[in-house]
Amino acid sequence: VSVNHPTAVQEESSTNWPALAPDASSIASSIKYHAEFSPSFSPGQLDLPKAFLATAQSVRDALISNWNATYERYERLDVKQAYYLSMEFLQGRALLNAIGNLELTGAYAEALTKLGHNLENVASQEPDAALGNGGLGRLASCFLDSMATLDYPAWGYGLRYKYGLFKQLITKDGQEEVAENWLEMGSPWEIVRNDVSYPVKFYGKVVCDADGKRHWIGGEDVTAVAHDVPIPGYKTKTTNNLRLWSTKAPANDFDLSAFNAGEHMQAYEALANAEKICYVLYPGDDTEEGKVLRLKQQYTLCSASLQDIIARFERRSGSNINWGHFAEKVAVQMNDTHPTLCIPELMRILMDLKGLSWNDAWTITKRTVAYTNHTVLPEALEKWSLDLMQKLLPRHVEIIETIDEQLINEIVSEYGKEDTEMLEKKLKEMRVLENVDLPEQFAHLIVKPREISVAISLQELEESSEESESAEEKDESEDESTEEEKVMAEPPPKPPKMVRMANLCVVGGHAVNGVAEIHSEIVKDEVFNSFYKLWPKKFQNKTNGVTPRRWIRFCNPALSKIITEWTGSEDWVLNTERLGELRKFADNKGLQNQWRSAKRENKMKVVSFLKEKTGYTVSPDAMFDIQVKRIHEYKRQLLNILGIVYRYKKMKESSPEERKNMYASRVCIFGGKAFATYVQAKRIVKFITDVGITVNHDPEIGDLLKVIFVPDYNVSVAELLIPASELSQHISTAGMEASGTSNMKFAMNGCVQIGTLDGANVEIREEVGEENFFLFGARADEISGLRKERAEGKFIADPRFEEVKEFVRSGVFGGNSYDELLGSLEGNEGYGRGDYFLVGKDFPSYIECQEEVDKAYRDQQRWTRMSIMNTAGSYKFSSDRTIHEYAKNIWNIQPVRVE
Ligand code: GL9
Repeated sequence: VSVNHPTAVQEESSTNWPALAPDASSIASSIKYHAEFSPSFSPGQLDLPKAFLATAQSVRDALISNWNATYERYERLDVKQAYYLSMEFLQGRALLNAIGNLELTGAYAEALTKLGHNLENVASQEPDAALGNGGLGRLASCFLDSMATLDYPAWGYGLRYKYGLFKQLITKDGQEEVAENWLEMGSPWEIVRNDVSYPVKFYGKVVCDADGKRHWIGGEDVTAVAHDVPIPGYKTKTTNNLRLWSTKAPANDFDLSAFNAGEHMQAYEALANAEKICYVLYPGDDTEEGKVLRLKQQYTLCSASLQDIIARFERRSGSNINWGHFAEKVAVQMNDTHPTLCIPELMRILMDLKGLSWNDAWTITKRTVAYTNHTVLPEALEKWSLDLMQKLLPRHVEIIETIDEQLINEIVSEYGKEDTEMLEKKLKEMRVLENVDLPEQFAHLIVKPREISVAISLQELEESSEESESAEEKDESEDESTEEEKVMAEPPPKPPKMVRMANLCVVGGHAVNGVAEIHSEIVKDEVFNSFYKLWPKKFQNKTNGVTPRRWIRFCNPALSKIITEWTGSEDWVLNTERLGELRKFADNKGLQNQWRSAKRENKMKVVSFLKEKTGYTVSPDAMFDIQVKRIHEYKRQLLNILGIVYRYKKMKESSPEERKNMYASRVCIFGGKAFATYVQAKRIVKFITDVGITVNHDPEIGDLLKVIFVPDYNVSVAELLIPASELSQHISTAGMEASGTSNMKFAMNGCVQIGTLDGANVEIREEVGEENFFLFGARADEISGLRKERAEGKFIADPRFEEVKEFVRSGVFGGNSYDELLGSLEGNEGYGRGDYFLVGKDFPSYIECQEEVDKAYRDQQRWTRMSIMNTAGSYKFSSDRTIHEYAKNIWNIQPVRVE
């Protein structure tokens, strides 16, 4: 008996699903069909979890049919495709986004009502896909939405982590992490493609055949299997693909005889070893095992994706493969340095497997790949141990060494004419390999007489220390040298040999971009200055953006309705410039009233959410002041909370009357995760929650001040908080936040910002107008001078900063004195110590600026105007604009409309 899909729904509707413009009844039938027939569904009641899964399945049908149409079109036209490689995609929930993009929200809401459900409740059943950590991963997801919406032939490639970023619990001890099992109920969106899989190799060795060709053989093999997630565009049939790889052992790796002999664990080992590669995002890497696992993850992403891209290129080329055309069909974007291994992997495949020469392979590779830098933090510029890489990827290390050698050649021809010191400096800074001796043919270029003698004496030292070691073995008591002499005699430990991934990206990519104007300038002037001087044309800026679908249209229906009414149509969702039209109504009483009531409606949702998640009751009349982002010292949550403590202290010192006149009521909301091993960040979380406990229970303060840490901040929580926000904080030490992207989301939702001149804040302030942005703090170009001043002990702290620290130390908050935390703000030395992030320096201007915020908020008309001007000025920050720029200036791809 063949049970096919339409038969099951015939009773209620004769429409085939997915239909072109399905009505609520055919949707309801489709949901019922899936509740009955989709795998793992049982008969019985359509309870909420089941309603979600069945609804999602019915949406997926529509997506798959569009996905197929899109794929066929790209295939037939053989268009150039872009591939966005990223270790992170922070997709969040997909249901409302998908039906919104398909313009089926109303129909689905009606269908679910018919079935006794409510769309919002059904949608809230979906777990967040948290395959990312912060802005970098969410950016990748916004880009996917824009690429599909703008009909660009562009796919995402990533890893399918079994566990997403941890779930954060907030207890009396601060943050606690538990595994986020987002796939527990299976994901209705992914299509497992057992037919699309590739071998990925680790370890082994390189051999050379008779005609000098190099081959990588032996080692450990795993199989990468594709899981496809359809990415629908808004108001278009284009449905692109996010292809996520999971790993398993090759089919014949199960040791049946061991299993039958009762060695169950041994039989299982190969399977577990392969599968663990895609277990978690960012496995701890303090141990050697952890490091190996991370490098395996990166290589799996690069190798499987490139094999897939190359197979597609070959298939589309048919019988006449012309590798010279590869870069005309393929653009690979590396989202930060995590996918850097794309460069040696593409080289390896082209040379070792496709028989191309080094020069041809290098030309193709350079024309194909491009690199986006997302951070200037030194600890985030990835380096891998050469030894470790040598073991895991021996052939890639050979290729990297040759790239390094080529680069040395270029550096020598550029700087060789200048003095040796300059040449030495450039080599030290620019080489892909760090702490690795120069290849022989270059050695003569920099070794100066002084160094030769040092080198010789080091060698002598080494020899003599070897001798003395053996002497020690003979008789320790004979050794008369003092401890000091022993230390002197030991040669300094050799610094570890490393591979600098960012340098490899800059050398191997044809474009390098930063993610906001100020950041791209820092990239050119500081981080990669020497490379910029060598290849100025490679360097670009692509200011980040966020999708206005998820971040206004779907998360803030109340505001969207108003924008549509006042701009005359829903055009703004695609053409965000139209938001600019709101400017002329910024003082209009009618708009202002509607604007405020939309904000209030959104705040009410947050009031109930906070009650449910934290137990705290907050007043919707208070200003909602929000800082949500990863917890990091450079983002300065500590500055925010110390500002709050200062405010609290001043409130306590004033009479109830004074208090009321001086301060606007505030609900200060924090959210964000601290990396599990980042001790100082976790102390900050604990401190914030402790302050909350004291302040929120202080009867003298009441609704004037509440401090709340929202547990487990993620995309869905952001979708709730951002529309309700009135003030948001983007207060990083200037020059340290590459861009920030939540700042853009807040602006879109009519939230006024307090911030430093950092990342995209600079451009946001330009667009919304400086009178609609609360600016404070030192500028990026002042930071190094200020740090120097501190290091020299010349910094004199503002008395208010001393006062607030004193107050905290007195034990008001849970009897704790927070020595480690406050200690990091004192002294004058070291990264992460000696107030490296200049909290003390910016504290006075921050609290003064906060006084301005209070004043402005008291004038609700003025505040509403500011809020409208923020939405109106946010049009530049649509990821549609960003993606058009990438498509035009880096990828060179054209849109393809799927009819
Ligand atoms: C980041 C930057 O810190 C942000 O300022 C920037 O907006 C985003 C996107 O470009 O990239 N770089 C980075 O490594 N992360 C960022 O958020 N980290 C994570 O996402 C974990």
